[in-house]
Amino acid sequence: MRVMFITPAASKTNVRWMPLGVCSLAGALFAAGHEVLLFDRFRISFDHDQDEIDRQLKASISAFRPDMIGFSTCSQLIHHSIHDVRVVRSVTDAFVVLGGHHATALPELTLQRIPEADAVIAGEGEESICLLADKHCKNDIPGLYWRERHEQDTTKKTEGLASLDRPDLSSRIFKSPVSRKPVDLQKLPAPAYHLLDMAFYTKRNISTIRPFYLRVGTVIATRGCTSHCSFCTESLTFTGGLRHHKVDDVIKTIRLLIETYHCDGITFLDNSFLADPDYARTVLQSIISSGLNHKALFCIQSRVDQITEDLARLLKQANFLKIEFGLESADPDVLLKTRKNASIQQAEKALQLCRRHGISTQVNLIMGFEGDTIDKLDKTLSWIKRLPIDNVSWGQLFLSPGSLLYRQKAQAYLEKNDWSKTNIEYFFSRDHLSDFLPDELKSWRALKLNRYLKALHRRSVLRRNPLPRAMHYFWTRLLLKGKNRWQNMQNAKHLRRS
Ligand code: B12
Ligand code: SF4
Repeated sequence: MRVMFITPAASKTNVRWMPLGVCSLAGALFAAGHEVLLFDRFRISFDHDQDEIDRQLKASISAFRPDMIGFSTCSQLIHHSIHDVRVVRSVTDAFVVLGGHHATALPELTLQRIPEADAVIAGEGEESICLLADKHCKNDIPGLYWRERHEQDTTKKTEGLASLDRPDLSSRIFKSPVSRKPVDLQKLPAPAYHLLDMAFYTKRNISTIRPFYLRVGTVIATRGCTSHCSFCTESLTFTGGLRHHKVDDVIKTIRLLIETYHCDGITFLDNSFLADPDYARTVLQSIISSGLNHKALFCIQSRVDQITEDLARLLKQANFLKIEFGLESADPDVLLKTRKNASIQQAEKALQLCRRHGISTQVNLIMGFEGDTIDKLDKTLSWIKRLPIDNVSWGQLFLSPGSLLYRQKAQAYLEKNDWSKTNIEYFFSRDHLSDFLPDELKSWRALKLNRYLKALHRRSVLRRNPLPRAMHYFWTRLLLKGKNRWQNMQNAKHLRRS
């Protein structure tokens, strides 16, 4: 079968982490003998506007003639996927299946709101998409929800199937009685990196492993998480706790990224690379013994309570020179609301430990929890200013469907409203729970946070990169700024003339 995948659009980001989910699905399909093409809308939307993306999408479909099209969905960008499904439907009758975090959280509703789609696969999709491509009986495919289009066919095809007991849907949307199970990562074929525009993803940039100016490749060693933070949906998509890829497979992938794609930076997408310290130690030792630590700089994400003295020493030896810690807030009351089960003292200890070992740190924070105030943001800002941190990512709280906070606080917004661009953008840009006034927050960001972040970034770039490389970065930024200004002037002139 010919299968095409479409990634979600790009929201504003400079980060070039590779979409490993679809690469892994494609790897599984290749191993099962299917043909696969990726329409990487994320990559294409960096350079092209909507009309050009639509044109390219239609052209790819006529050239490849897929039998099945798989969409990776993300809640904040679901309106783009809806648009893309419609574009696809205007040129092909291929079977359209949706997967990823959004479809996993709201499988039936996704099918209801996107009538042009045929099915949803909830959770990790490798096994189920292969079964679907092999034309297995839908009834036996784990995590599958599907639509039967014709009344007459429905009676025939759904005999013995578990139909959902919702009166408005029961005649149309069906759920496989086989519940989904966690994928056995030890048996997974390698992700199909070759489908990606690797020149784009590995272009030297500062944002992927901030503040290091590197050509970065993305790899994943573990899936799942044992924690249940109130805002997070990881355990919904990746059930079954923490699971590992084979260490040999991880090493092979790193080698491929370094030797074939010339990466000098590798970032692990694992939720917490140190969650299983024995496994982490084995990966680190294998990197050291294979000499890969001399060929690239590595970055991981970790919880603050999982780093220890001996792990920090080993990380440094393996050239893991950057760690991102998800702390979310430095206010004890707000921290409680996150259900992170980590303390500010643990965070301080972890950051000091990294500094002693020369490891660069980033703290990831979220603003907008219940009871959050400008005063609390100020306190968190003063706290981070005192600490040895190279970078701070301070985003706004999203109420993601599937999370505890969505269930408790979103008043079923996505269930009650249509998924138009306006509604989706309104919902995900809105501050739902805090006590900030919008203008107060805006000026706090402009006057305090952004100034601090800019200065911190400049300092960190200079401290963490060899001088010629840092200068090269500042020079390319200057050129880009000049180019943008010139382009804006040309656009303004053109507008005045017309
Ligand atoms: C790397 C990453 C990015 C990268 C790359 C994105 C990508 N397309 O992979 C970048 C930096 C671009 C990014 C951006 C954003 N991201 Co992001 N990102 C991640 C992160 C940390 C890892 C993704 C990953 O590789 N996972 C490992 C692979 C194996 O899993 P996977 O991609 O989920 O795919 C599996 C299943 O979901 C499923 N599946 C996925 N797609 C499909 C499609 C089909 C047809 C099928 C059958 C199955 C299926 O099968 C896959 C294999 O098992 C996740 C957190 C996480 N741990 O997943 C957040 C996450 C996916 N991102 C998230 C968000 C919110 C965003 C942004 C909207 C942030 C923003 N405000 O800008 C943007 C969206 C841009 C975009 N185009 O995706 C949320 C999504 C929440 C939601 N409910 O939708 C997540 C879950 C983080 C979180 N916990 O909140 N992100
Ligand atoms: S935020 Fe991180 S630690 Fe918390 S549940 Fe999600 S992945 Fe796990």
